[in-house]
Amino acid sequence: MSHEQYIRCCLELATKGRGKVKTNPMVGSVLVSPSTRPSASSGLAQDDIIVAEAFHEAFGQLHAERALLERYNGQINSDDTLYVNLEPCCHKGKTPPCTDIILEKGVRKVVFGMYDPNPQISGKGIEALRSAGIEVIGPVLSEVCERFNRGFVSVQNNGRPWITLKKAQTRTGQISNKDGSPLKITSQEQDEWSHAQLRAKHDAILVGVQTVINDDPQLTVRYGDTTFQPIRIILDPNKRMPKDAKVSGQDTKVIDYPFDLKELISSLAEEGIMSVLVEGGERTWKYFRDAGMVDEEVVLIGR
Ligand code: AOF
Ligand code: ZN
Repeated sequence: MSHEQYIRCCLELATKGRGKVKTNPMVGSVLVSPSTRPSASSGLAQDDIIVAEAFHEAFGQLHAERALLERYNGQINSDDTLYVNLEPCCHKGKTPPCTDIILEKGVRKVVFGMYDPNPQISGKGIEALRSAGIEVIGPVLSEVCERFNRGFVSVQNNGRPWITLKKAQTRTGQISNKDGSPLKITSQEQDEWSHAQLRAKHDAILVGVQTVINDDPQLTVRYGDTTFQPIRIILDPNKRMPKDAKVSGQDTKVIDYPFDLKELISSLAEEGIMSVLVEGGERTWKYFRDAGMVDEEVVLIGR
């Protein structure tokens, strides 16, 4: 497998920390060993194998590469490679520097996916490893890794969560019936895509209360991998939220007081909400656009 493929394995592992790592990035790590088992075809070809794997499981807990190296009991050889989707840290935060344990355990080769945008690290982790004589390769998949951790990158660079606007409209641009009642626009296939690719990949889903009044949505992930459920946020400054709304209950934040949008959104980052999917309706989208707080817009055209 190529470096890129092993970094993709790291991302796969890292996903398991979604929603639990809070203000930290999602990080996974694998240790790869060249094995000289004879291959069926040539009898000689080398076949690399993943001998250990770990991920950053939750805020305050061990970083991915430290978790891997602390738990691994096997011998680390000079031709083994440690892969991690983020530059290893070299600072003492809630946990000791990952660069320290990499050196202590005798790892000789590190491949990383992207630089850490955290100014305490950003390049210094790589520098620490290189100056200790470790071979460091990377960033090998930075665009993919940065997009994967776009919430963390956005909070580090802009001080606020990543914001995606999602809209569904008919071919003629209609988003609801004239009386505001719900209009089923998207196909089953589009719904499955937006649950798996949008809802499951944001820490929170946000709508204005009018959408709750009109559509009574659940705002949950119901297709694809449903293990992670984003937090639901309803903007309701005039306290119009219907009591029996399907969205009411645990894990729903109703903002039922006047707020400043910029302050509100930035404060979400402090709680570990690093990405927000804004699903509607029109006033809410406009609100975000006018505040200049949109990183990406997704329009699903149906019917
Ligand atoms: C890594 N591997 O798995 C993670 C890293 O407070 P701490 O000690 O948890 O440090 C948090 C910072 O460390 C975070 O802002 C980010 O820069 C880096 N996260 N680094 O080498 C990991 N989660
Ligand atoms: Zn670390």
